[in-house]
Amino acid sequence: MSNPSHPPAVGVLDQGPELIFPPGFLWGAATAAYQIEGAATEGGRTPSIWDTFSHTEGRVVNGHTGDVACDHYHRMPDDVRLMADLGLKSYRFSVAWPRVQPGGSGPANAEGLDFYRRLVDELLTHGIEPWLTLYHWDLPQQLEDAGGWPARDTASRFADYAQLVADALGDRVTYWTTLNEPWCSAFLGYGSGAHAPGRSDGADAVRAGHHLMLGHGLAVQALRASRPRAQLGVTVNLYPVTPASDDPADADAARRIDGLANRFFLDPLLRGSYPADLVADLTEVTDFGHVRDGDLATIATPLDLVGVNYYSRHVVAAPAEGVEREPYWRAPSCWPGSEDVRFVTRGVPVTDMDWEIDAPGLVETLRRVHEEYTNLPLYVTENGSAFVDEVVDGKVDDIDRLAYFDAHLRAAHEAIAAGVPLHGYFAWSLMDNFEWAWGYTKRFGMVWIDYDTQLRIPKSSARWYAEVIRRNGLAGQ
Ligand code: IFM
Repeated sequence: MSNPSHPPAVGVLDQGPELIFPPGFLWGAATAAYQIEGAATEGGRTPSIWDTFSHTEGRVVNGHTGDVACDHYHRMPDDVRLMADLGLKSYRFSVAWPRVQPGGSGPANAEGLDFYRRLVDELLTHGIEPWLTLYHWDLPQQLEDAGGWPARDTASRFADYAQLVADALGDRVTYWTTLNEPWCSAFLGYGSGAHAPGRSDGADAVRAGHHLMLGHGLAVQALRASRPRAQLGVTVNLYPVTPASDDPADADAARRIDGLANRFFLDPLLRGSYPADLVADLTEVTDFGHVRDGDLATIATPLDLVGVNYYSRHVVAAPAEGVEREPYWRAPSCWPGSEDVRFVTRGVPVTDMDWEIDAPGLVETLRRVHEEYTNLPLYVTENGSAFVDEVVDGKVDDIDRLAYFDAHLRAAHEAIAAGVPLHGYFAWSLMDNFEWAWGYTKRFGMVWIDYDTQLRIPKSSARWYAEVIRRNGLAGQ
């Protein structure tokens, strides 16, 4: 299906000294509810798994929680003005499920919905296209208590919630993402336990991944039926996976990790099947008995767009010789069945997350999705970097982050030139925020947040990005 509001990207690049993006390219920035809103107990909101997790000792660095975060819930109109000052064409935010449907089932909470209605109206007033993500990891705690994502019923609860949000906001929101990064929800949430709800069981992680995708498919069907003009998609976090050497054993390690990180989601969502080699790799973990007839067809319900979040590359090597693999049930891991694959660092520059900076990996990733999976419009729905920032004379000169954005936008441009129908780019993140298990110790924002005073300071990268948006491209090199 073609995208009505954005013309095809291919063949319209200005190849002059400047790197100009296609007309109508959607320039945006992204955030997520739990990371910025705060007001955790206000307006009828009930706890999510992240409230429980962050309030559990030892789970989040320094015991940080999202209770206050960037206080966006109370400062929303000012934050939208900030976005307008930057010239953002679109803002990608997520709806907090426990704010709009307390407990995760039953009727809508009018006060919760009203916050998002006001946000969307404020965006539209400023000419900023709202881009709504339904699930950015804040599962209502009551649904986790009933089994969480490993339980099939959670998928149906998600579709009901999607319908409820569509009923309230479908008249004013065109762009919808069902899930953000289901790999993290499934494999960090239920595999390694590094993320909420902090459970560690490989089989549960695989079931969670399946039910997240099932919930996505059911939600797409519900949204499509009630909002036929909406642009519907899903956001996956993808990594190129490279073997550390020419050794076939390293190539096999790369195949395994690529299966779990990328193909576990891309294949069901865009081809309607699980890859056979992945199923074989997981033999010890699960027999896939949780997959019922018709599930894969539901998961592969046609979409209008695909969102790609890109941060870095994985370089992997075969398990060390002579070291016996811990069975999956004894070694909490986000790579069930492949726990002993080694992740290798190459000594290239890294961000404050220790993630390798690898802009060519974005070209590789976008080309792969387009060339191997789909002709649908693609959007980079997140890309960005954490660095240690400093306020000097009231300014934050984040040249490393600026250089990261610059390199990745050049890569995005290269992908378009190679034929990828890339229609937009969202910087992660609009502002510094609660970086999950890292709390407030990692800063990804283009806008500095002083967590004591809630002062906002646009960093150099924000001013630079505003200029990129204004000229619809980058200065030549
Ligand atoms: O902060 C996260 C975001 O919530 C999901 N994608 C990756 C970001 C950086 O870790």
